[in-house]
Amino acid sequence: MTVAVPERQFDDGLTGEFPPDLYEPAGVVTGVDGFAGVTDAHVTQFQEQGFLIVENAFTAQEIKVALDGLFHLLSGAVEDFNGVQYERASAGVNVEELPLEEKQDYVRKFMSFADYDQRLNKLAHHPLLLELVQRLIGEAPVLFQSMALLKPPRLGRDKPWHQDHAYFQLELNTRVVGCWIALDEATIQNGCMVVAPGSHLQGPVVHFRRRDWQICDTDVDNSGAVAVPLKPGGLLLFQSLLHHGTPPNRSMSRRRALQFHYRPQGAPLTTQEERLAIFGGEGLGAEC
Ligand SMILES: O=C(O)CCC(=O)C(=O)O
Repeated sequence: MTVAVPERQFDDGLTGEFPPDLYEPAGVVTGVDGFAGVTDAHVTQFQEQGFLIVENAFTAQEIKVALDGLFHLLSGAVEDFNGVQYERASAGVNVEELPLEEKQDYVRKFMSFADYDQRLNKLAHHPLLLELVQRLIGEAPVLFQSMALLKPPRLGRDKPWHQDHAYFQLELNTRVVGCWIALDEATIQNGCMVVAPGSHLQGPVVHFRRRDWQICDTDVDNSGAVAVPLKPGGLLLFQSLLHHGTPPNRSMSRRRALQFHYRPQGAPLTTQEERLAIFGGEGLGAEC
């Protein structure tokens, strides 16, 4: 009996040139230690700065279990799951023949996995995480997006500056919180998050399809940008209009991370047309 190998999917982002200082931060920020350390002043800071960092949010065991979940999905054991997207640079490599440990180093991302692995679903619904997100949103949060972006050593491309809201069919005033969880130590060298504090207050910015769905490189103001290096288990929570991006991984270490997005239960959905009428640079006649 022959078993059909599902066709490999590639991430549609592109490698490309960008200004050398595009992700150069003006500073580095650290966070509060553990969920228990988050005070009302931190919640206010989240509203003003657009982000909040919780170091040691998850234990080493919780991170190991999350990685086990990703490996299980990568193994192909979950028949209905087809959310693995590879780096284009892997096109000539017979990844199916590789052991999982090596295969992961050709993966760009896992999309929409929370319903396919109980371990990852459990992490996305970690009581302390949900409690904090509820404090930030002001009402009970609903998970509506799960993804994991991997930046394989040497191969991991940048994720250009963008606002996550430009990807979502949600009204602009919807209180959306993104949660980015480091599975490896994330550093400037291997592609940690770089954010522009307070940029969410400027409202929506037009996006263009270039290396990715992104803010035009020449529109980026990174003069006050800060890097968010995190140890495994560290957590960055951020608003969906916050400008952020990640540099390429030019190091020899992996940079794997999970990302969950939450919105209030009753938040009305909009359409692609409505989203592009706000964010779609080309359609609006803007230039990049
Ligand atoms: O994990 C990364 O490198 C960036 C993730 C991100 O900002 C996104 O996918 O919206």
